[in-house]
Amino acid sequence: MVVLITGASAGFGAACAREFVARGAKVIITARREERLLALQRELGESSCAIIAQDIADTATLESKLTATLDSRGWKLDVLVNNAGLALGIAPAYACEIGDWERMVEINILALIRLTHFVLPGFVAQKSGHIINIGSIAGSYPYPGGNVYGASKAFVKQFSLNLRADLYDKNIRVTDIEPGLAGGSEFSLVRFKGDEQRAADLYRDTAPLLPEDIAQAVCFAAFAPSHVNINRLEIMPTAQAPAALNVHKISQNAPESKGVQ
Ligand code: 8X3
Repeated sequence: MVVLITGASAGFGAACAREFVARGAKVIITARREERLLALQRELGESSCAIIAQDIADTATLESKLTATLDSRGWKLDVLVNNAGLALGIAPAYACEIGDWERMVEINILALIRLTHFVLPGFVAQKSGHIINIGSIAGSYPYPGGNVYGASKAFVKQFSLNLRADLYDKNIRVTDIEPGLAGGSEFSLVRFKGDEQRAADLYRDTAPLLPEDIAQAVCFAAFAPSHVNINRLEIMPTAQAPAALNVHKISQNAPESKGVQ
């Protein structure tokens, strides 16, 4: 099994690379930071791990480097893990930077569909393949400040389901893995624009999901028997739940202002 993993320099992507290699697969890991990729390659072994240091926003260059890597290694791609993605900001919609919204659309949606579009003809020709998208609970449950991030992950969820509608007779699997609160990655540091204290506060006194938990879920889908397609896996830490519906009352002293049960 040969697996391309995007956003693999840290967090979920790096954990997925470790888990796939531990299960005997070969991985092509891609991200912008070459030194991180090289360190992971040293850890996993050069025969099992190829690297592509490339900004995923330049999908065309990534695609040509992918073709060159597959050719030089004599590999054919079996699995694409669309892990690269980000949240930028947690401000209410009326106070967000439009550039942040555009960047989330560019990476979470555009880069994901371009790479998927690039690999699909090969998967169809070889009559096998698996696209595993990293979505989010934010694609199902709205929360304050989730605005475009959550909407981009709702896109990923529906895109995954719609892909299945076109691929069910092509022996190509599609899975959306939808994590909730997850630590051990740079996700919140990026979302809070480098505010380490705010990122640490989010995970203090609780037990979030860890990258290894997500890697296990990704591999559960990837290593399922070939007749099994895991459509969606929604995963939260035990300490998290979809929020109760809240109703804001004009008088903050009204007991109902705490929410409705
Ligand atoms: C990450 C999970 O809850 O921060 O996608 O949206 S959450």
